[in-house]
Amino acid sequence: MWKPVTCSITNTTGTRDIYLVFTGGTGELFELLNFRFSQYSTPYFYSLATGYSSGSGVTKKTNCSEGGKKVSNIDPGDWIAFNSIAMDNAFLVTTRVASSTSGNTIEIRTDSNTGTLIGTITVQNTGGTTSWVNHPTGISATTGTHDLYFVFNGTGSNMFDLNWITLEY
Ligand SMILES: [Ca+2]
Repeated sequence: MWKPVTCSITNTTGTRDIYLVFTGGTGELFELLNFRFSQYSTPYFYSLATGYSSGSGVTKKTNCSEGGKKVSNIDPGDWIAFNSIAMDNAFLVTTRVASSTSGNTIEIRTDSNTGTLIGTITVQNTGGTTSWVNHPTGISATTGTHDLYFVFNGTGSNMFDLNWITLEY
């Protein structure tokens, strides 16, 4: 299961070559998807999709092929919401999706399932419901704390599954 990890760094000036040195054991320690700097002390909000505060029409399942849990039974009009999310400086939302079809969407809205639309993710065909791909989208600048809704739209039933979501600041 992919998950963000963070650390603070010592104030450093100028242009440098940055080395990521992997330690802690023998053999394959872990895998690394990407790497970035943030000026904020809390650069991520991360949750399993199943950690939603409220939801409609979806099912939590424990048989995620990446380990952990997933949100399944996602049909057009279903949604999940995460309450009281700090939105200041949030610029990117990523969802970890598995899908055997393409073109269905995840609308990101504030405060209700019909609230202000701040971003839309178009889901790719990832190769099936055990093949997981990160789906990011930039979001409109939003200030303050909001309940964040992920509203699922498209055609058919069981459109895709969701493993986790992140916001980046
Ligand atoms: Ca459903």
